[in-house]
Amino acid sequence: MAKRITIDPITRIEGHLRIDCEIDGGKVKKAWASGQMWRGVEQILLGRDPRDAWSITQRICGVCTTVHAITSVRAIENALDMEIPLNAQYIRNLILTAHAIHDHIVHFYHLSALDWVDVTSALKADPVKTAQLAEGLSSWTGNSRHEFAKVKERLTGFVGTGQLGIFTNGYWGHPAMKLPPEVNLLATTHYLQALEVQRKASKIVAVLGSKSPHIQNIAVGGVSNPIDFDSQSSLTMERLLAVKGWIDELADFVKNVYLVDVAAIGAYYADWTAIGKGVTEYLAVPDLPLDTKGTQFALPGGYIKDGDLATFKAIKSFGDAFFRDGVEESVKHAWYKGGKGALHPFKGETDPDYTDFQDNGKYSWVKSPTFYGKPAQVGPLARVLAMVAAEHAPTVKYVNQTLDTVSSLAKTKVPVAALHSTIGRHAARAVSCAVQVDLLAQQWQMLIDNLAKGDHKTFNRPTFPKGEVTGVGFHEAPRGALSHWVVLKDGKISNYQCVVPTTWNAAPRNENEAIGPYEASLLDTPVADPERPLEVLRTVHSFDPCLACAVHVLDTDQNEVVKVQVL
Ligand code: NFE
Ligand code: MG
Repeated sequence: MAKRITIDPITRIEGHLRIDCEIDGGKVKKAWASGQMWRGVEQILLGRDPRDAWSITQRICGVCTTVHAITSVRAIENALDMEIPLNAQYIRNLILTAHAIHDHIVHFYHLSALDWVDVTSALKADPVKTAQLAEGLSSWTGNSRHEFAKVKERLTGFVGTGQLGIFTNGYWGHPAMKLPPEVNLLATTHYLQALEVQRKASKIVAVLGSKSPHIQNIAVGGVSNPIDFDSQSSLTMERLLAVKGWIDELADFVKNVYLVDVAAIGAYYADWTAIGKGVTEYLAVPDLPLDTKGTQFALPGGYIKDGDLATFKAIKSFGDAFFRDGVEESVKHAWYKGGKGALHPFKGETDPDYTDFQDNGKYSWVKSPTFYGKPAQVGPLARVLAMVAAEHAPTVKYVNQTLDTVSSLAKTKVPVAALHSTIGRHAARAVSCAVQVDLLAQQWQMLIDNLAKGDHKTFNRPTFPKGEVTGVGFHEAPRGALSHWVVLKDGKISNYQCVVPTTWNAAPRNENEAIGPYEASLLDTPVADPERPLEVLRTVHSFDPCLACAVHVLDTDQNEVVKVQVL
């Protein structure tokens, strides 16, 4: 008989997500993803000055704050058909890329690695053997037997006192945990080292953006960083050189630790390359504009149908009609008033209508976006597949390098197709991070070279026309394609819709009853013990959910909207 499980809340994510699964014969046969929280952003923007929207929209989330700020100004600049000074593009690109690297490191080590790594098994590891294993994989100087012995001693201390601290609530000893003790010790050591490394990426965001989280240097038309090398309040060479130092440290960790660990874990869990495939329509937007108009990008993006890279169609600019005309959102199964069918975001409505959880009716606060009528998976996997399809040489290099390492450790040839999976999403995130860390260095050099030419311009003043104009801004955020859609009337916001990465991936069933990426990827996932559904968490975590972003409307009366049931 089928057994129903409810996991509510899913932990080690941002926001409140409930997942329900029907399990039969040890596998998931039906799944529901439900956004269980409300936020208040699209509505409170109405009637406001568009120059304030970036500051308000970045409060959508405490994790991907920079992304909403910059996507917002891009939408308004697109509506005004503005050009942005090169320095502003580079400074924004540096912030976005440093933020993405931060996000990916934290996601892999601190939010998802413990689904695969058994910390308590690390106590059985031999630090000398761990060092031998590590040295065979990479030249990272943090991989010494002394370091491994120290970490093992710390863990033994935790366990001896019965207090695992941050490691308390893991599925330790679960039958789906497969790593040998030495690999568990290696990964646990890197978990702790990553806590230190992620700070460097945050420092870059803070120095360039004045603050992290929630940067303060953004304006419609550019950035507000003063560039005047005689002034200490300026972006001085001293600060820029500090940024370069942190970029180099990040590059060392991402290439010699993160990428290697993902390959090692992928090799030991090679069976997970056949689990978690789900929706194989992939959408990624281009990013890191290199010109003042936003028509050339360092990272290509586009759309792939049915997992077939040959179908790739590029998105070429912020104004590209292929992207602009393709997006709609349905609320048929979401807690909003509907009845008008799926709506284009310029016509989007966000009018709450809570019903309780109905298996076949409304069951989530997340809307269902579609691209030309179909659900699409977004995120690092979509990004990497799009870049491979676009023959982006650095991406192809890191994909091949990662697959080669996995293949040699697993002693079997692992093809690119293995990426369409739960473990593939982790591999793609690491590949993306390696590409981004190289781009971070490039963007830094481009900024320095441009400043050296004497161009110190950072801002073009916007002018707002009478009448109605529309704009779309997008950004390839850590969790995938993010877009803000704005309608301006006489210089004020008359509609504002955010279509966010987690909205795409956590979408409930849509207008045509098609299931979204989380739901689709859970189908046929094996579950050894329904009381401890670790395998479900593995697949859900591989997307890196952020429900704060996915649902961003507000109950102004503060009514109770949901009861949380913790199982
Ligand atoms: Ni709140 Fe986000 C990212 C955005 S998520 S974390 O990346 O936008 O859907
Ligand atoms: Mg929205």
